[in-house]
Amino acid sequence: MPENSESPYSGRLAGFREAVLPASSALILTHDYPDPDSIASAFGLSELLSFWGVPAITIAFGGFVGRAENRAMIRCLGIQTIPFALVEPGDFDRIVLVDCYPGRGNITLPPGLKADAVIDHHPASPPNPLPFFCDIRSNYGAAATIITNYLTEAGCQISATLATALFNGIKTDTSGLQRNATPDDIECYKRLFYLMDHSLLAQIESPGRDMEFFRTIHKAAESAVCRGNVGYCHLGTVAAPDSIAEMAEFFHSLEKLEWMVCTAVFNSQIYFSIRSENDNSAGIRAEQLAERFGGSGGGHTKAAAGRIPIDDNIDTMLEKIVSFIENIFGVAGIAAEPLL
Ligand SMILES: [Mn+2]
Repeated sequence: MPENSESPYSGRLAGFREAVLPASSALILTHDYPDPDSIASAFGLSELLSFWGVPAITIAFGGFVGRAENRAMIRCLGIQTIPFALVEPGDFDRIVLVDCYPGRGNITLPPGLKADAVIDHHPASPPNPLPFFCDIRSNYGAAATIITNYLTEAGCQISATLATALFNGIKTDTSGLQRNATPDDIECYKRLFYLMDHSLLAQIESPGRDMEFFRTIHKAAESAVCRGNVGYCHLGTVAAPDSIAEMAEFFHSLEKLEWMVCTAVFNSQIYFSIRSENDNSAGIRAEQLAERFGGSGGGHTKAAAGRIPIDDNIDTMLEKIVSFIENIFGVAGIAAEPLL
């Protein structure tokens, strides 16, 4: 909790500063296949550490950025990142995790390497005593909100480029402030609106798309079924796992759907994304689904995801997964109505 009554952030910021300084190098790590909130938060943290005089800062993540908007974000804003496979994490004085938590299935951090600081907004139960600095605000819509407040509290100027990144992080993670947005998210969103470059954001939001994107929509539409208010689609094998969240979100907008679940095969695993409209148990359902099949999963109240290892025939596994989904969403016995 805040240690200083003047600002809810000053105590946390002092704790973070103590955990990361002094340092001659720092590695900022996001979750694998990062989304705009991860990318923006890492970018903001790198600016903060640089403002504090850390000379060498590297942003890295496992996997790659697949979604066209997110590739455009990195390109248009000139954000420097390195694939985790190419960094030697032991070479850094400090390791900071943002928008993710150590030990989760969606993060590449070899066991034995300890994070110095973790800033996240996913539900987590940090151990006691804490082995690292920890600022977890699981009710927050975006990690970028926490980072925006850190920058402001530290007196670090937010450039138009950084403001564009942070705004995009909050906008996408809260789906335009309609999902899990707290007053703090809304406040930062407003503040960043006046600092950002709107034409850059327009370029990010309307990127050129490759053929794969349209093939993926085709596959999603072809496979989509509704059982009551629960939609489901399977994308087959995908080239980038972030297209699963993208399709879950897109098909969730189909009228009458409370739930949308999307699965796909990537890297010898079944990845899934879950979206809900009003129900707040998306993260819990994702955990249930992942745990039932020996995978890992979780997330927020209305947007969640996970991975399941494939240890059987894929079709058999998908049948089992679909039947488990029908059960946990209470639509077993309701006939599947195909979209097309
Ligand atoms: Mn996030």
